[in-house]
Amino acid sequence: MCHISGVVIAAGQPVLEEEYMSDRIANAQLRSKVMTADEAAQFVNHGDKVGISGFTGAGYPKVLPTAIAERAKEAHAKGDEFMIDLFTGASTAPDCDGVLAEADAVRFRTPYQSDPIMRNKINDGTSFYADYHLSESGMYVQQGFFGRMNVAIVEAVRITEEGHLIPSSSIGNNVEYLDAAEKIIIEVNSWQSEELEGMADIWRNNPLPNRVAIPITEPGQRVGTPYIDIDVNKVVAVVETDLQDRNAPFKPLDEQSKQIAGHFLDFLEGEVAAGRLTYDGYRMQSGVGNVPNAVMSGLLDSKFENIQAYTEVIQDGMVDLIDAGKMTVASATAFSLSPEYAERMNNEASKYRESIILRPQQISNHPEVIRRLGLICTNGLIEADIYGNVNSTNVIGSRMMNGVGGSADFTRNGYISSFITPSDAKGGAISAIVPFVSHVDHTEQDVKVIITEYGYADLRGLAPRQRVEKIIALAHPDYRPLLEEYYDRALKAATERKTLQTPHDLATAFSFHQRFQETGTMKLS
Ligand code: 0RQ
Repeated sequence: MCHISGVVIAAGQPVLEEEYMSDRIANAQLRSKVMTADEAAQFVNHGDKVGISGFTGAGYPKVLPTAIAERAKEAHAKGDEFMIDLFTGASTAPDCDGVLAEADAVRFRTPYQSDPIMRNKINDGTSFYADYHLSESGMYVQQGFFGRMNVAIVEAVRITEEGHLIPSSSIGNNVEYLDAAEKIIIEVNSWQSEELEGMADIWRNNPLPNRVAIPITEPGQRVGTPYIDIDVNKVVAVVETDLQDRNAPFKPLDEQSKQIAGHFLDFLEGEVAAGRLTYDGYRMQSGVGNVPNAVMSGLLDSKFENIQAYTEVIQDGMVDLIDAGKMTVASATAFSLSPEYAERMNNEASKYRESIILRPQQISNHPEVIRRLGLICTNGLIEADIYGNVNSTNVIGSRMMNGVGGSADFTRNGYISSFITPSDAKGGAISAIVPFVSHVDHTEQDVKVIITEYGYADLRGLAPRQRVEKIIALAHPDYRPLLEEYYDRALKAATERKTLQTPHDLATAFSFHQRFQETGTMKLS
C-alpha cells in the first residue's frame, strides 16, 4: 500500500496526489481528509471522551493510540495534564491499550480490558475502570449516561463511494460511538482483507421508548446492512495503515484442559440421554480464554453435528469446527484469533463469510436474542463458592483481572449456563473453589453447571445445601478437607441459629483469601 506520510492536504481541497491514495477510500470528501496519524491526533484533547473500535485484539485502531500517547507524553513532560476517557468494544492490544496506559494517558476506562499494563494502571489507581456488561455499554452511550462523546476512532476495511464504512475484524460498539461522537477519525487498514466485506450485519434498534423486537430467530440470520452509515460531515481525519491485528496465541492444549473438555462433553451427552438435547441441536456460546478454546477442540471428535454458535467472539477452535464441517454458522461481534488463524481468516475471508456473521455487541450479546435461541453457555471463572456463586473478575476480592465482559449477558440469559475452570491457579497456591466468593459476578440462581478437571457438578434443581458436596468434589484434593471443615463449622453455627438456607460462618468465610494474603498460599502451612 502507499503511505502518505508528509503529504499535507488541507481539508476540503481536491486531492492531487491520487497515486498516493489507497483505492480503499472511494468517497471524494473523505479522501480529502487523509493525513498522518500525528496530524489526526491533534483532534484529540485532554479530557476528551474517546470511543474506539476494537474487541479482543481485533479491529482496533493501529496508529492513533500511539500518536495520542505521544501527545500525552509531550504534555506531561511540559507539566501539562493530558488524559482521556477511553471507551472500546472490549479488550484491545499492546499497541492500543498498552501504549496509552504506559503513557498515563487514560483517566477512565470502560467497558472491558485485558492488557497487562492497563490492568496495572487500574489496580495502582492511575486509571478508573467501570466494568460493565458488554451488551449494555453501547446503550449507555446512546442514552447519554457518560455525557457527550467527543471523538470516535474506528478502523475500517474500506470507505465506499457513499461514505459508508466497511467494518474490519470486529464491530463492537462502533455504531454507537460513530453515532454519538462530535468528531470521527477513520483508520483504513489495508492489512484487513477486503473480502471481509459481507461478514458484518449492522442492525440498529430505535431509541427508547420506541424499541422493537430484534428480528433474529436463528443464529445465522442476517437482518441489517453489511456497512455502517455515518455522518460524513463529522469526519475530521482519515488515516491509512497496514498493520496486523495483535492477538496472543492460545496456550497449547495440556492434559488438564483435555480433562475439562472431556467432562463438558460428558455433560452434553447426559443432556442428550435425558432427551433435552439432540446431536444436531447444540446452540452454543463459548467464552474467551484457553480453557473454552480447549473445549472446542474436544467437540471436534464428538458426535455433535450442525453446531451453531451465537456468541461474542470467534476463536481458533471455532474455525477448526467450521473447517471440519461440524459447525454450520457462527455469529459473534469479533474475532479473537491467534496470529496464525488471523492470517488464515484474512486469506480466506470470502470462504468464511458464508458461515460467519459479525454483529454490533448490543446484538451479539442481547438478552432478548440469547434467551430466545436457548443457548448452552460456557465461560471461565476466577473462583466459585460452595453454593455456586461465581467471581469472574476480582482476584482475592479486589485486584481486577479483565472484567465481566459478556459472561453475565450469556450466563443470566442462557438456557443452560456452565463455567469451566482448572481446580486451582498459580501452581496450586489458589483454590478455584472457596467457601465464599470474594466478589460476585454471577449469582447462584444463574450458575447451572460447574466443571473442573475432576468432573462436573449439575446444580439444577438443587437447594444451596444440596449443592455443597457436588461442588467440593470439583476442588483440588488438597483443598477438599479444608472446604469440608469449613462447611461443617458453618452448618453447626447455622443449626444453632436456625439459619440453614445458606450456612456460613462469617468469621472464617474468607479464611482462604486471608491465608493467601498472609502466607502466599490458601493451603495450611
Ligand atoms: O493467569 O495468565 O498469569 O497465567 O487467570 O486463567 O486458567 O488460563 O483461564 O484463560 O479461561 O481465563 C476468568 C480470567 C479465566 C476469563 C478468566 C489466572 C490464571 C491465569 C487465566 P496467567 P486460565 P482463562 C465473554 C467471556 C471474564 C470475561 C468473560 C475472564 C489467568 O475467563 O476474563 O468470561 N472471564 N468473557 O492463573 C488468581 C484465581 C485465578 C487466577 C485464574 N482464582 N486467582 N488468578 N487465574 N483463576 C463471553 C463470550 O462469548 C466471549
